[in-house]
Amino acid sequence: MRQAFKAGFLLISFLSLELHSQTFVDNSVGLPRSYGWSTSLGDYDADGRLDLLCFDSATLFEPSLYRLQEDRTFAKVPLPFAPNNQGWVNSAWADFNGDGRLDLLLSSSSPSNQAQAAIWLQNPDGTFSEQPYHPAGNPRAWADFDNDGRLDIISDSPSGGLVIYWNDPGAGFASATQLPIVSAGRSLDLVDLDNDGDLDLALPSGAYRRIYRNDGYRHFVDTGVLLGSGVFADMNGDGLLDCVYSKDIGYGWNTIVQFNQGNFRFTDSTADTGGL
Ligand SMILES: [Ca+2]
Ligand SMILES: [Ca+2]
Ligand SMILES: [Ca+2]
Ligand SMILES: [Ca+2]
Repeated sequence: MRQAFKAGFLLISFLSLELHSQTFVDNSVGLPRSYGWSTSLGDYDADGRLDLLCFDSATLFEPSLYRLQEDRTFAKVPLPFAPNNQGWVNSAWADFNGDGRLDLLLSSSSPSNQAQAAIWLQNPDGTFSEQPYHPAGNPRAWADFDNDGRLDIISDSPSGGLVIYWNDPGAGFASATQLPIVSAGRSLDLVDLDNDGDLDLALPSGAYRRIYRNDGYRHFVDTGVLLGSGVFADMNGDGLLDCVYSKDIGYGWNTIVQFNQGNFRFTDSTADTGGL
């Protein structure tokens, strides 16, 4: 027992030494002041190092691309975006045309205060070209909702609810599906809860998330299922994603597992175990 304790102590001491021996180097020299929430990471030049797209607060939030070099310094890459005149507020990297090169989705909320998105495709030489289509609304996420291999965009619709812009070949994002869904918050989860190969939607609804089934034909159907605001994970290894969340039970918090029984039926762990 004493030996075990001693061995344990030595192990802990060793781990502590290991932890203390790790250091971090502040490499922010050369990077502009910007808001962390609007910074997007992506290895746009495919050299194995993540690069930064941020909005420089010193130049009226000019979109600025910084390439991480082998010596851990950042080099500013010239971009064709004019500072401020579009009011860019957010960005995301994604390969929208499937050519293997990361493209940029930028969203703006001015000058007319109307939110819209702009897509800049990356050319083979690393420059970017703005596409003529500008989906209205504030983009929340991109994903391939109809499994055609092309990334679509889900946005807050200017007319309320949500809208999905479909990435159709040759037509850009001209086709859209308005979803009669009003979400209580901007968070959004995309998960395949029925294992049919397409992404279903989990949107805030009060303290819970309401689940909308993707029918695979560009429609979302309200299942009426409410799941906790937690994480999705296959807890019991049956191949179906379960929901794990914390619930205030009045005198503390319980961890609850909502087991996925398939076909959008869930069994609350509290029914069997009284919580964890
Ligand atoms: Ca890179
Ligand atoms: Ca691309
Ligand atoms: Ca698609
Ligand atoms: Ca599904």
